[in-house]
Amino acid sequence: MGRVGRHLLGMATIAVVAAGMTLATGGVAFAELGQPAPWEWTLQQSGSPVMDNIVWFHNFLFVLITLITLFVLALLVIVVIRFNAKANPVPSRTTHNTLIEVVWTLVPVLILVGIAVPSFRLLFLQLDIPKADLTVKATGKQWYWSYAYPDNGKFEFDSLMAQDKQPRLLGVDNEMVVPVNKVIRVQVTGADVIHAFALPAFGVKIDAIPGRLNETWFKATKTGMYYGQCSELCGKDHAFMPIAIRVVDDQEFASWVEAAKKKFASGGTSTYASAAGPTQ
Ligand SMILES: [Cu+2]
Repeated sequence: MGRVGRHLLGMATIAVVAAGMTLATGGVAFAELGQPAPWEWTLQQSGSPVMDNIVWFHNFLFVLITLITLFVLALLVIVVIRFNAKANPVPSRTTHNTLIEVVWTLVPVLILVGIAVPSFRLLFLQLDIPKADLTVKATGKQWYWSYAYPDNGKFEFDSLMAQDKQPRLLGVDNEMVVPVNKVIRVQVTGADVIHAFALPAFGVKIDAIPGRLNETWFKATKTGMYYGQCSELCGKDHAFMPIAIRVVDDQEFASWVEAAKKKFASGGTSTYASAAGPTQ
């Protein structure tokens, strides 16, 4: 193997090592569940079945593209080394090879089908909302979120970024609270301009559009704090309207609901009635 060959082999080794390291998604020791970490370069640790699937699909594609890239690289290297003018002064006049043509048509088709099947399965998992245990309505406003609980007495409250809270730029005064291991249907809309409700650990990202009610869902599998951000440029404070979700056990959720009903009773700012409620 020549100098070029060794160099290319070295690059291929680096690519494989990098692939292996990226596959360690979620295994980053310093990443806390539900929030970004300094110098993070993997997906956030998963906290829901949908995100488990997204992580799996990401790893699957990563292996696939790495193999394809290495294969194409190897072909190029062979061409460069074996078929350059010096090594191969009299070129072959071959124009057709039925077997190779069938193979290079069929194999890519099979690869694409192999990608399409898990891709569509994931898409349906995200879009096909299972029977919900709880509905929460999230309304994006310039520049904060409001959460309404139509199933629990229809209270609604605002959730604003709190300067003094950690993590920086993600902490809020009133977070959305949901029970663990329950299917939460999130209805998302915008009050003024288009926002987007996004929470990486749950694999959720959906536009909040004025005059339209979008739906998504998640099932948090572990208790704790989870953070996301508005993900549609929506004005000057776009970067300062985080989404904070506290996942608690059933008992804690029940007592939170009782307290929230009282705390937010006078709030009555619900100009955006829940979808289930009567319309005027
Ligand atoms: Cu926004």
